[in-house]
Amino acid sequence: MLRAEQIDFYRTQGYLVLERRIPDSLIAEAKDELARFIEMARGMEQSDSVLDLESSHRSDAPRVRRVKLPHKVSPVFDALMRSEWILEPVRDLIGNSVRLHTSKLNLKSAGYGAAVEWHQDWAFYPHTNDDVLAVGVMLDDVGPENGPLLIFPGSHQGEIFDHHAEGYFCGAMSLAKSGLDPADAVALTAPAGSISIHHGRVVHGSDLNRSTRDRALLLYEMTAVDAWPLQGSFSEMGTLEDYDTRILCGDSTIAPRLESVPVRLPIPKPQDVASIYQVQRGLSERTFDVIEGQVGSAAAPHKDQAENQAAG
Ligand SMILES: O=C(O)CCC(=O)C(=O)O
Repeated sequence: MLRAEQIDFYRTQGYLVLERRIPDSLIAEAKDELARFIEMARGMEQSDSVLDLESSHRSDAPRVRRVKLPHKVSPVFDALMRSEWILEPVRDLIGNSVRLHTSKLNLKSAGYGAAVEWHQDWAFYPHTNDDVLAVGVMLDDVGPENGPLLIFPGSHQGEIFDHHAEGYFCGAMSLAKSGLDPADAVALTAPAGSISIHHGRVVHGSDLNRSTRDRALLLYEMTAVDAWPLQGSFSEMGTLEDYDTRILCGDSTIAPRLESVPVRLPIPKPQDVASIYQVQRGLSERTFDVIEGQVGSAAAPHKDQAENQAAG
């Protein structure tokens, strides 16, 4: 369904935005579902296996940062993931056999939604080839002011940057050390119902949402079925049978396609994976600010081990 020039744009720039791809009725359904999850946080004291709470959350004033593995906890998010609205363009980019890596719904709510420090998804889960991407479904209108995804075009063709701090993997990189110029970052802005697709190696992040408009982004991270996770990455396989339950379309294989791709393994893992936020706060050169009283940014903590195991 993608035009040749869109495929070419993705190959050279490392991202694509398809405006108003998802029908309004499905976005409305997804937003109703999201409201239900936010209400579930009322009365909660701490994050659990489904909801990741903002550090400024109070049980009487719920603040959710992320719904973890939305496709597992909601038939609505599962059905959307398996729909042609999502899979059709993905197949055009990485082939007919597609496997889910993981999913999450990042809320970035008005006024306080946490930033995500610069990183490459590939730093968390390198594979034998880089047909690895993330589809973002914009549940709200995304403008420059409410924390859009920021992407460095073309950075998927470069190196894998150091995502370590104090000897441990911390899931975030120093932009200053990378040599990338912040002025070159592109904001992926579009109306609700649009989707973005970004390559697993592209450098990206997003700022705090200080605006008055929410910015919920539903992310489905996918790989070609013959892209095989490297040992040491944040990828749980279990048995082949378990692993293949994540195939969204196409055929199983036990013949990984090997390509010459740059790899820097996310090891050693932080000692206490459950408190990866703690480790990320230790990153000395943060790009994005924190709001007073709010604990630092959330450099892709969704990719923590516990959650990924659940995805398996
Ligand atoms: O929610 C966002 O703004 C960014 C999410 C992201 O980069 C990620 O989860 O890898």
